[in-house]
Amino acid sequence: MLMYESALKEMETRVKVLSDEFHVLHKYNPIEHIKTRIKSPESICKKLAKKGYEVNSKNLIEQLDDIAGIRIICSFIPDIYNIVSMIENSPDINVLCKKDYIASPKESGYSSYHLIVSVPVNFSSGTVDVKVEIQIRTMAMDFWASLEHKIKYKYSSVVPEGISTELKECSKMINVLDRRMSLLGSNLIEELEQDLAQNKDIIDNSTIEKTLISSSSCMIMK
Ligand code: 0O2
Repeated sequence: MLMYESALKEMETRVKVLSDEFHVLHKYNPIEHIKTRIKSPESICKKLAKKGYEVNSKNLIEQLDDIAGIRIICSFIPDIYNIVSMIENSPDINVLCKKDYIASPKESGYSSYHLIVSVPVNFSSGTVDVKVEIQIRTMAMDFWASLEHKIKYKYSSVVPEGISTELKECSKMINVLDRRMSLLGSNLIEELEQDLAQNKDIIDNSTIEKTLISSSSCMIMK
């Protein structure tokens, strides 16, 4: 699993750098926290069997996209789309698939943004492109998904009608809450950016970092 563990480290570092850059440019951090996980051998076997494939390393590499998984928890909905575009604009990250379960939640009520990407990992023998699943969601969406996951696990996926109806209701409430909180967040960020613009003559660390970021992007563009 070295290949997947290395890909996760690579991806986590890249996401943290993007988040730090966002912080320097906008004086605000879009990411609350990041979780990573490698799928357990038991879950790998279960998933391959469910998809009708024999359990072997060829099928594991070719048929499963989520052996390495990273979950990015954001404060507000617009942060999710900002992170998606930052990942899409990263020159050596290849986006293989996108699923927007925020615009179109799943039947269960599940909301999240999913990306399957491939990230280059350098080994002494050469570079390998490794698939990583990225799930990006708000704290409220994550709260819902983790409770629903526990409930599904308890009932071995056959959740009683009343509970799944209640979960769907909760997901609608979370959606309303997320949108209201995102609006409050957008207003706050606008005010922070105005404050920043008014103080633009003050040379501080952030001004120096901004200059470095924009001059290094000029160097890359050349
Ligand atoms: P685990 O144990 O969390 O990894 P795929 O089966 O991945 O090839 P699928 O199901 O179309 O194809 O992929 P999708 O919709 O992108 O979902 C992949 C992962 O999203 C799931 O992985 C879950 O982690 C999460 N997910 C999707 N739907 C739900 C849902 O209704 N509730 C919750 N709580 N999580 C969901 P795994 O492998 O199913 O599980």
